[in-house]
Amino acid sequence: MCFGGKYCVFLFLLESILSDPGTTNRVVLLDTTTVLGELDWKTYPVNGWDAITEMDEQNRPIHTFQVCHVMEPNQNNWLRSGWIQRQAAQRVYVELRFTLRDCNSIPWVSGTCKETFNLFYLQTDEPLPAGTRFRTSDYAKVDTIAADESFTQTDLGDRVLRLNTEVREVGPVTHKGFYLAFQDVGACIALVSVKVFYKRCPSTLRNLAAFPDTVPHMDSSSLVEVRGACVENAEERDTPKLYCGADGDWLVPLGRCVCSIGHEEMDGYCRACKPGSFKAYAGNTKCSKCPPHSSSHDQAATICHCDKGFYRAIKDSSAMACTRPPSAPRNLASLINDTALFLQWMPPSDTGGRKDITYNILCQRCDGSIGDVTQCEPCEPDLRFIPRSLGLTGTSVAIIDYATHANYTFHVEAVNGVSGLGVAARSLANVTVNTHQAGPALVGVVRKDWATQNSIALSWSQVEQPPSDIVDYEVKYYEKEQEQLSYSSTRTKTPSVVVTGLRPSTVYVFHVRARTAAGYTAYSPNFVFATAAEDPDIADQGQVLVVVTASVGGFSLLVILTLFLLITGRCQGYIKARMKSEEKRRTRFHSGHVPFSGIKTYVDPDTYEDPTQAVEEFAKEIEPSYICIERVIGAGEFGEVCSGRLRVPGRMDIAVAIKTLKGGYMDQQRQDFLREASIMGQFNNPNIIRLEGVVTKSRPVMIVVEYMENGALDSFLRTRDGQFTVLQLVGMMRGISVGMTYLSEMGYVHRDLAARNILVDENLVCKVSDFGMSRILEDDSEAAYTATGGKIPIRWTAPEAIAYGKFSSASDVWSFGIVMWEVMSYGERPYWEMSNQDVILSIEEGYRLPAPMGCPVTLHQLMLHCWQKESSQRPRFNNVLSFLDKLIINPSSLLTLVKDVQSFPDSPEDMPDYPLFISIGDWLDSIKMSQYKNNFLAAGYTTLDSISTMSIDDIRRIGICLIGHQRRIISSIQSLRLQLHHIQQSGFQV
Ligand code: ACK
Repeated sequence: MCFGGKYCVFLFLLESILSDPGTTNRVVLLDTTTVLGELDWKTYPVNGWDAITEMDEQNRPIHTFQVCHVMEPNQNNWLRSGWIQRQAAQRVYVELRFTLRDCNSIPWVSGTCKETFNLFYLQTDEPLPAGTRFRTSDYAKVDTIAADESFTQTDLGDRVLRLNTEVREVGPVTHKGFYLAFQDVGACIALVSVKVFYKRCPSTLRNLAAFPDTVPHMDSSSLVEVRGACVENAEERDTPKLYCGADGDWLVPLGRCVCSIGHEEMDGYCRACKPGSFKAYAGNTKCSKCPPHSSSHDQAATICHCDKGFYRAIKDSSAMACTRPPSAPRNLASLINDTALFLQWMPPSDTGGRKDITYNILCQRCDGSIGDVTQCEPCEPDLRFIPRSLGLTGTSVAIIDYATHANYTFHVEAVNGVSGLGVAARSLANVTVNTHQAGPALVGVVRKDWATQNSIALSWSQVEQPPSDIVDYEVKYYEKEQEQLSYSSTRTKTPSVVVTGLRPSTVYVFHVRARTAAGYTAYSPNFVFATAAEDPDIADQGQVLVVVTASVGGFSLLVILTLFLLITGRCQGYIKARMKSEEKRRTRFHSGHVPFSGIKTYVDPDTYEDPTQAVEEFAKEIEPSYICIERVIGAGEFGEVCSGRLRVPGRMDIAVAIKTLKGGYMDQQRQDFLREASIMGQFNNPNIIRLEGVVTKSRPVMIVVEYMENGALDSFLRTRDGQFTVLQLVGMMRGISVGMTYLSEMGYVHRDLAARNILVDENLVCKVSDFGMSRILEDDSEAAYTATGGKIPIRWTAPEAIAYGKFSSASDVWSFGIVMWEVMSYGERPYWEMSNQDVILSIEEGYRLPAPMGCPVTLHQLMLHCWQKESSQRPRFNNVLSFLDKLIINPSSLLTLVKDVQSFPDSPEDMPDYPLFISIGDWLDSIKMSQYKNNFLAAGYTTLDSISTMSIDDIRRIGICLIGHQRRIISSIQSLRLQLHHIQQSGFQV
């Protein structure tokens, strides 16, 4: 059936709808435009709806259904689809495309013509059997369908038939299938296509997770939660989820997956990293290019492997370049002085690409040899390396406690984080150090000039041209039988010596070394000489003489006796003169064996009849033109102290301090002044101020010593209050104890050990100085006259020395304890402003200085140990030194601090009321802390009584923040308490 010329337009429209691309969130159950064969739809009555099947140019069928009985009344024409399977659908949609003629456009049809049709459906689980009677009452109505558009007028006056699209929801469908039915009641309809579909959320990839096709919930208001599965080579971070909406749209993405190691995201999938790149961690990052010195040859690399010879340390990240061990340290050099051996080197030229270079020192002792092959063995375990031997971050190390006369080979190994990971050789630089001292032997053959039972006179020659001036010679000797278990030594300025105090008939081994400005040279070879045998006849000779003289009568006796006396008397006169000074010296200088350390005995210059002789023996005369005075740095008892330079030709310039003797001096003053030089000249220790020499032959008389950049320790600490670590302070104490150990082993008692008499160099090395006044103490402003007439620095001096003048190394140890206290309190005055008399009484009563603020318990205990009343109970200096060494090696022992202010023996509560003689304001003025008056008053401290119990926390709490000020105030409070205690003890009522 056709509608005249308009039919072509109808077909054109029909064609256009065939190209409907459809949508992905729809599952089509039926589409009449795609059914290739017969549709086999039923019509009731058979002449109602008309089925027309045309072919398009691709020979595909176009199925349409038409009805147009507009002229006849009471139309009831049904068209029924085939059975449509529901599949997963819960809500079904029917899309109808049709044309419907406007009744107005058809003449003579008014009354019978309709412009709607009805849509019905029938659910069944099976297709209805063939021949089943069509019962309209079985069908449920979906809706009445009307046209939106019918005809439209074109510009040419043609009326164009418009295609309508109507969609209706059918259901809910619950059976396995259903039929659709179209009821025409007298309209002119062409049903061009029928599409039946349901909606679903189509399978999708979101955030690297795959979500399956999902049918929305029957209830359009609720969403279906769907959990996604990570795509291949991806892993879940948070559970990936999507929600499927009623319209088939995915909503609310949650969670995600990320690409696994070796894979990166590309187009929503995880692709393997290409060779030459890697990805070490799962995540949404891209694959990275292999870092330098590494590569990956396969796909999906999770790490790039290091090239040959390069490595990755365990802690190195995979993104870091591969590195290699460093090359050997450069320019390794050694330096040796009497007490320490120093190694220094430069960092390797090739660091291997790393910054974590450290150095290890490996030590071998290579003294022996078999044939030409040197025999080496590991070094002694007690060799000490400062700061340590392994894991050094700096490029130098000091070695102490090494054996003298030994050959050491030190290997300095540079290591970094990848050392030892490969087979590469160790990066070592080697140096061999021979501890035979600086320079070759200058002394050649040693001769015995004569020997007695107890002495041997030796002389020797030196090599033609010594490289530098010889300061003196050291003669070392020991009994051959004892094989060097201990030895004695003596010093001489001339190339000869009389070694006395020997045993008769004993073989001694001697060797001699010279001391030059550069240090000791090597020893001469060993020479073996014996003392004379004890001659039993000598004693008898006297008797024989008497017997003989008795027998020859009175005259002969007189002549013989006179002759004897003349000969022996002259001789004895000479010997006596010689022996007097010799013996005096011997009693100290050659007093028996000294320890293997080789430390000699101190010779008191006062034992010389002529003190200038002592100066000549122990101090080198300096040509005054070599001294260049630059500026005055202080004033001493005898004149100014200047700094300057010593320019000895052929030697390096050195900075020196020059003590001058002011003009118009008396002879005694000159002697006293030079006395210090003759004492200092006997010492050779890194922690004793070094004497460079003296000027005595011209004016002004000068003593030249090494220059110490930081001056006296007490003032130095005061200006650097609170600026050092406890370990640095302990290091200073250690230095002082090294110097004092040396002095005590030499038998020298300082008597004026105090921070003001310690000098500090630029490297914080502390050296003991001020030896001049060790006997008379005239120049020490702290020295006070005692009851016995001596002048003594009371606060630093042990009670037995104050009371009976009993000075000893043990009294020096007491002073050392006070120096420790000065160091820990940054130059605080011991016992603060107490009078000397009060100090003496307090000490007598058992009072001891409390620990300074921030002082480790161990150090205060050592101080208290040094302040034992009984001198024999005090530690010796070598004990002090090893104790401090232990603290330094184990710094955790310094962590426990003496908390706050130690309470005074009697608790403040027990103290009686005492009158207040000054106000808080006066007190603060007196300690130059006036600026804190308001802090005290505002916090309610109005009387001295109230502040005497204040702790360091209280001081902080009232707003005193500067550590130096806190310390000054707390020290003063301690002093105040002490005074109060004293008042209380003496029963003194003010
Ligand atoms: O504290 P100072 O700067 O250190 O002030 C005194 C001053 O001279 C008077 O003794 C300083 N002084 C003494 N000997 C030396 C030295 N060897 N090097 C540097 N300064 C020195 C001392």
